[in-house]
Amino acid sequence: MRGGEVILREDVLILKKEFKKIKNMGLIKSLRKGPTGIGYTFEALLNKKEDQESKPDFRSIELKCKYAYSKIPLSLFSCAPLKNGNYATRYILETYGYLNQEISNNEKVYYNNVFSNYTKDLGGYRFNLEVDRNKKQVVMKASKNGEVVEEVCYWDFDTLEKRLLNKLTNLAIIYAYPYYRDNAEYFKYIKMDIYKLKSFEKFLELIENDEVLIHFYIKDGITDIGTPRLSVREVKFALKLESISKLFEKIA
Ligand SMILES: [Ca+2]
Repeated sequence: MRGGEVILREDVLILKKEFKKIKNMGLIKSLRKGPTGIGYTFEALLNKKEDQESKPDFRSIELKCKYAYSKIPLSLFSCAPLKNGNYATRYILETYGYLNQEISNNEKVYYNNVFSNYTKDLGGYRFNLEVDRNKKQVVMKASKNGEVVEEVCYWDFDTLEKRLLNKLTNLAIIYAYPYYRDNAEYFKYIKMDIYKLKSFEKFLELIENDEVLIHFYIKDGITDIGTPRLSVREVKFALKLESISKLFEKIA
């Protein structure tokens, strides 16, 4: 698509110019406390409008800001799992949730990174992904003592492909160092790499090779200080950092 290429080239030039300005600003105070400050602050400096979950952040390019030293897999997008056509997060929490004192005092959580091959014991179960090319679904299975207990949930190829293509056809990864002064966090944005997605098929292959994983953080209950209801539902596809160049081609 020639039209798309021309637009991308223009967007890359504009983003690079903007990045240079931000880089030259040096230390910038975080505009928001917590782990989302790094991206929120950068995007605020770009004068980005309200976030739209299904669209890229800056023109045709999705932005991902990360701590320069962080080894945490790059989160790609969120996508709710299904079971018999219905959302499955509550079912997963109720069926496979377990007590974890580090995360929650007395409420069950389902906190896990699920791969195709690698797996570890979690509350007596093991979980695996399977790319089912006949059903056109990514399926998560639970097993106990080496026997598959059930297909816990699935994601349709169609939905995943749309998520990936709508949001991550073009991607910029921005690296920053944090500094802490007077109880505040500051960022120094130092480097930006721009990439183009290879294909949805590559994405599926990376799931099969344990290079793309699904991160679950599901928690639901009452906080230990009283009544407020606390609920976290995170189901995110994430890419191992060393595999970035397998899913994306570096273009700038
Ligand atoms: Ca983003």
